[in-house]
Amino acid sequence: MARAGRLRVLWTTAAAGLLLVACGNQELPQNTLDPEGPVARKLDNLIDPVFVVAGLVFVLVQGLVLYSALRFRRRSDDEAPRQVHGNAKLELGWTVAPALILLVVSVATVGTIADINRRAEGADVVNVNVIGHQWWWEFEYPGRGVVTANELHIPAGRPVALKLTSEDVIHSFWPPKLAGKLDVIPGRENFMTVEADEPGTYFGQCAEFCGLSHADMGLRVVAHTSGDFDEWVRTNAAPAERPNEGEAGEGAALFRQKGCASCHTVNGYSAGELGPDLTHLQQRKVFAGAAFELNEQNLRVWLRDPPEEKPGSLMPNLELSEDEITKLIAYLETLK
Ligand code: HEC
Ligand SMILES: [Cu+2]
Repeated sequence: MARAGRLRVLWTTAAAGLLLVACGNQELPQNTLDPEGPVARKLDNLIDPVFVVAGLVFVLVQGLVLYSALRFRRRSDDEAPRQVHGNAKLELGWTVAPALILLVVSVATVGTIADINRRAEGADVVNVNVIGHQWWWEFEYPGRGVVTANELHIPAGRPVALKLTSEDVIHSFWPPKLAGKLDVIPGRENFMTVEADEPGTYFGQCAEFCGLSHADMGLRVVAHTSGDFDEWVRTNAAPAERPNEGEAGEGAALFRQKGCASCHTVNGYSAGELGPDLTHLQQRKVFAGAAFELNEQNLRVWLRDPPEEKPGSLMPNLELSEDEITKLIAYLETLK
C-alpha cells in the first residue's frame, strides 16, 4: 500500500475509535464503569487503577519497541547494527519490575474479591433466592412469602444477599451498575451481594450462554424507598383474588382448561412450577426474561405463539382463539 493510503487507514481507524469512545456516555443502562451501588463501586475502584497501570505499561513497552526499532535499525545494506548480548542490569530490571507491578495488582485484586465475597449479614440485610431458568429469572423472598419473576425488587441503601442456583443449565447473574457477574449453577449455591444507592430501575442480563433465547434472558432490579419496599412485599405476599364472573371469570376457567395452571402458580388457585409465578403479574413492568413490556398488546402476541416471539421458549403454542386470548388476558389483568 502506498504511504498516503496507509496514513488514510490509520486516520480512519483513529477517528472510528474516537467515535466509539463517544458512545460511552452515562445513558448506557448496562455500563459497568458507571456504578450506582457500593458493590459495583468497589469493582470500579479496582478496574480504574488497574487500567491506568496497564495503560502505562502498554505505552512504555510499545514506546521502547518503536524506539529500539527506529534507533537501532540497519541504515544501509553494508552496515550491520551493533550486536549486543546479555545485559544483567536490564534483564533483572524487566523481570523484577513487572513482578512488582503484578504483586501490587494482585494484592488489590485479591483484597477486592475477598471483600465483595464476604456474606452480607445483619438485621437490615434482605435475603433473596435467585433461580435461573431457560430463559427467565425466578426470585423468592424467604420468610416473606413472595415469589416473582424477572424483576428483583429491593430496598435502596440496604445490602441484598442473593443465593443463586439454577433449575437447568449454567446461567450468570449480572446487574452491571449494582454488582459484578456470578455463575448460576444447577446443584450448587453461589452467593453475591447487591446494593443500590438510590431508588430506580437497573438493567441486567444473563451473561453465560444458556441456549437459544439467552439474549432474551434479561432482568431488572427495581430499588424502592424503604416504605415502598415494605408496601411492595405486602402486596406481593397476598393471595390472588379469583374472579367468578364476566370475561375475567371465563378467563380463570380457561386458565385451568388450557393447562396454564399446570405450569404456572397463582397463589390460592394453581400450583404449576415450570413457568413464572403469575400471582401478581401486574406488579411487573416486563415479562418473559424482561424481553417484553407488560401490556395488553404484548400479552396477546405472546399468548398467540410464545416460541415465535421468544425462540425455544418452554411455553408452547397452545393454539388459542382470539376470543380465548381476550378472556385469558381479562383474567391476567386481575392478578394485581
Ligand atoms: C408447558 C408449560 C406452560 C404452559 C402450559 C403455559 N405456560 Fe406460560 N410460561 C411458561 C414458561 C416456561 C414461561 C417463561 C417463558 C420465558 O420467559 O422464556 C411462561 C411465561 C408466561 C407468561 C409471562 C410471565 C412472566 O412474568 O414472564 C405469561 C403471562 C404466561 N406464561 C401465561 C400463560 C397462560 C395464560 C397460559 C395458558 C394459556 C400459559 N402461560 C401456559 C410455561 C407454560
Ligand atoms: Cu444465558
